[in-house]
Amino acid sequence: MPPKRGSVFNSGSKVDRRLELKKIFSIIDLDKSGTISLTELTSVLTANPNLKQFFEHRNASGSAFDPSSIFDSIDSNHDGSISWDEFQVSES
Ligand SMILES: [Ca+2]
Repeated sequence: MPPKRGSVFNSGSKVDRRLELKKIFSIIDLDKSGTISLTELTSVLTANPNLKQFFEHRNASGSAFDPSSIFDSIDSNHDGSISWDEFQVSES
């Protein structure tokens, strides 16, 4: 039997945060390609108000919700897709 994972939760919120991010990433990665496209981000955010809230802090200047500006701010090497590394770094 593997060691209980529950113990890591006692070490602070950092691990919780990472698990949450991983979950969100896999929800947005609709085709499970391991990267997020703007199309995926847009359709998932449109369908999930809760996730929209998660990204709200990236929405520049409180203007109308704009998935493409959020996408650009996470896609740090601007290759048109968001990798787990980029996602993780941008939100941690
Ligand atoms: Ca990228």
